[in-house]
Amino acid sequence: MAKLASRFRGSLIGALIGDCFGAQFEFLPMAITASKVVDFVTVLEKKKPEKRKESLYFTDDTEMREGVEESLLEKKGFDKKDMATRFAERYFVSPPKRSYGSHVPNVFMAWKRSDYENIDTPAMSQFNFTGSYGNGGGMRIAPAALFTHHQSPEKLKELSDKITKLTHTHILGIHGAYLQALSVWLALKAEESQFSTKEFVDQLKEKMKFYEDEYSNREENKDKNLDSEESHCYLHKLDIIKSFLDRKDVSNEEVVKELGHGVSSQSSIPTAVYAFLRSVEDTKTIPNRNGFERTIIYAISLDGDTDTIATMAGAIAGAFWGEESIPKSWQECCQGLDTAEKTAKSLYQYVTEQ
Ligand code: 8NA
Ligand code: MG
Ligand code: MG
Ligand code: MG
Repeated sequence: MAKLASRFRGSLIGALIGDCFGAQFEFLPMAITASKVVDFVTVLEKKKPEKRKESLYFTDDTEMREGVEESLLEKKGFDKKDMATRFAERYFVSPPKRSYGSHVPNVFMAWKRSDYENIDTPAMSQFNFTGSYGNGGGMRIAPAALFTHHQSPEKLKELSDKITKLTHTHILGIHGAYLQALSVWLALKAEESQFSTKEFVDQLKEKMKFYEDEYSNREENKDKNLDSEESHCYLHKLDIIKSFLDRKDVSNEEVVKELGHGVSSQSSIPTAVYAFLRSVEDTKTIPNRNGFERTIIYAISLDGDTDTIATMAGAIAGAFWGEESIPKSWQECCQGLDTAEKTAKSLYQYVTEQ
């Protein structure tokens, strides 16, 4: 069983690899298949180390994840103004290829205009005051699971909500980010030899049901007439994941149709969770690759928002299998490796000293 320090490194490096590898496939005009992704990684693996080193850039997923980590460590907890300032200032200096979501920069600009005094209103006013349900909350949330490793899932929920709501206030964005955070949190604690994918889904279902019930039962939401597919969206998707895990023949088309591969939380976060769980179960479809490698290759093969789905799946898989499962040749390709390694060590130290 991978040691905890290795799982911390695995989670952040796994997230980085998902982003850097996945970003190479965004906007490709051709259909992506697992064998095309395998070809891509094989070329990288065969490159000379000096050619490989930092040859792949990271995108907004990593830029924002680093902002979360820096702020949590510096402030020893959540500090609204500090984290918001880091998100925005990183955006203002980052190269254009970091490809942020199309609306989230409006939040950064509004914060800056207020000299970082008004943090709450800009995110709430997005999308005609419904708030964003983009997957920008989930893509950066893994460090919250590491930070609260020694605490309860309820503490994780509190932290996940605060980090997400800075930019994403739609309930589907908030619940989605928690689903991703909880998946990483549980994967850090899971024992490979006794691991059951179904029990993992049941643990996720129990918590998501609690929070989705709580939201739909709240007095102010009762007159919204939320249909159950919307109000219990994640519970519903977790049931689909469970039914997929019972079968050996689930095609990429069916996964995309039922779980999605888009930029919304609801169409990408359950997909990332499934990519990890399927890679535990299915050792044959992508042969000669370990569980971490299968997770990344499979997540990207689903096409769509490849960097973000792979970054979320990679954070869970790295937490489960640990850093030793991630080929060194893959790690070396990524810009941001040193930061991920250093931050994982600092978070581990922080948690074990508590
Ligand atoms: P965001 O908050 O701008 O949301 C992303 C998108 O989701 C928006 O542009 C809208 O299209 C849609 N959306 C969100 N909330 C609503 C709503 N309430 N009503 C209608 N539409 C809504 O940005 P984000 O930080 O959530 O974005 C994350 C994604 O964008 C990540 O995948 C990230 O990598 C980036 N990105 C994605 C792509 C892609 O298309 N694959 C390309 C470049 C960048
Ligand atoms: Mg494409
Ligand atoms: Mg991105
Ligand atoms: Mg993306």
